[in-house]
Amino acid sequence: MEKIANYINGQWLAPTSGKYLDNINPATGEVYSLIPDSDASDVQLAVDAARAAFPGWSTLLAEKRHAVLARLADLIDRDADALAMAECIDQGKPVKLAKNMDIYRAAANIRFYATASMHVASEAHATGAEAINYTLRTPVGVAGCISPWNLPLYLFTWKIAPALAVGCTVVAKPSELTPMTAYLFTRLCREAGLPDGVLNVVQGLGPKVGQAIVDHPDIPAISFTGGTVTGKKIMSSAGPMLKKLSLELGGKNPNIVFADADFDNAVATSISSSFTNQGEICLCGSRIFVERALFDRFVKAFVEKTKELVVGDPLDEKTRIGALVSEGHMNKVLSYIELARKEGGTLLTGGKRVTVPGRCANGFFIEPTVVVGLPQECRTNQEEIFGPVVTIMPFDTEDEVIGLANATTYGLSATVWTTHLTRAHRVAARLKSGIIWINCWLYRDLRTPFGGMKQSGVGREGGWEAMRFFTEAKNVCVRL
Ligand code: TXE
Repeated sequence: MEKIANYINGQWLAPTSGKYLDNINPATGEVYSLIPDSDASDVQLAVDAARAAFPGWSTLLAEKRHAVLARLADLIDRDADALAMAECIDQGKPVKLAKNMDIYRAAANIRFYATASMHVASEAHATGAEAINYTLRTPVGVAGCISPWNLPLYLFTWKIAPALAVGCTVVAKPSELTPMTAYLFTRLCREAGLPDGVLNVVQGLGPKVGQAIVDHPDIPAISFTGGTVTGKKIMSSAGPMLKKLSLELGGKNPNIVFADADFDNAVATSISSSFTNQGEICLCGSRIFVERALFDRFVKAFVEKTKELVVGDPLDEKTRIGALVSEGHMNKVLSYIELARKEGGTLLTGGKRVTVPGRCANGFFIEPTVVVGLPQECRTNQEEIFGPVVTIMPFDTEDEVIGLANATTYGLSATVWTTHLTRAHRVAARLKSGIIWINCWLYRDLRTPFGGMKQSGVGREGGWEAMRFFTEAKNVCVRL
């Protein structure tokens, strides 16, 4: 059975404990590889390597950092099929989605920040004729990057790329549920010529490895994507150490459909925003609000299209809904479906575990599920389910729907469907979410700020925001 290794100082190492964890293929329920059960001593080795590599990497000319990162992006493209297959087996998502979304974006992330490293600039402020200020932005040092299991290589690269581009060295931890593509990526790092110690990947459990990264005194900045509960834990540990923190957490995103929306587009895209990646995307629109005049027609069309979605073997090109990431997560989602019933919801389709015949008979599959008849304040409409489950609710006025949309503790993203130009902008201005999509969903320009308000996180990723996060500003004032 394949043993995944840590990548520290350019070497593939076994965990110092010698212990391993099972890595399960969620589509079959079978153990198919082993994950290092690393601990604080492995993190220490990684920090030592990252510290040693920092002076060289941080002072390298930007064009040289660019060259290595650009090669890395090309290598991801070269190996896209193999990486997509690995992501599919590790995570449970359809292989086609893995290629078109995850691996495509992983290369795009690295390429985007490779080029950004050549263009990033700092500011100068002339104070009349009396003084001139210039701001230096220097890399913070060793950055800690902790990523989740829903978009494994996509979010791993989204964190490490800006850190590497500005000259930080990195200690990174992928999720213990999806370690494989970050491991394969380390081979590409070597091939691309990334110097030893610049990127170190320590695999293992969150409370052991992740916490050791958060607690380490020589890691001054932590970039984390994951659940809100874990985010709060990280903040409570890193806060007293006064570390820089970027937290991208959960969401309970509203998807608002006005009666004047482009109907076909709204229905088709809402199917994607509800069920892509089994609903395991923090940006999924899990609460759909439809203006009453359109409600029945929308619900009918939406349920019909939901029933057409093929749940099945992620290797099958026809599959639209693959396996959920783990048995534990599947049971969590099923318990929310049960809760929706108890809270008085009506299931219009879905609601059950699916047994896929053949090699996937023991996999963790759930039918895409549509619930109506629930009030906004119930738990089903307040808590992040992170699975193929949506609720649909009617509304009568613009004011009412804005109130409903904002009435959760989360504030990550929102979608608005309308052809009324001024209403689109008016509603966007009043929604308390970090990202608003009008007549689209998950349409991304990597230069834009990405992140959430309220319990959806702290700080923003993307573009210069992420590069600033991984640097310290130092102002120099010269009296003329
Ligand atoms: O994620 P965790 P979980 C949401 C989603 C899901 C819930 C719980 O609702 O059901 O979170 O998922 C590492 N110190 N999202 O518990 O634990 C962990 O090893 C440092 C939303 O599986 O947050 C992994 O690498 N790190 C989300 C990473 O944190 C720790 C994506 C994320 O896992 C740690 C995933 C600790 N003490 C889940 N404990 C999104 N925003 O996209 C765990 N980790």
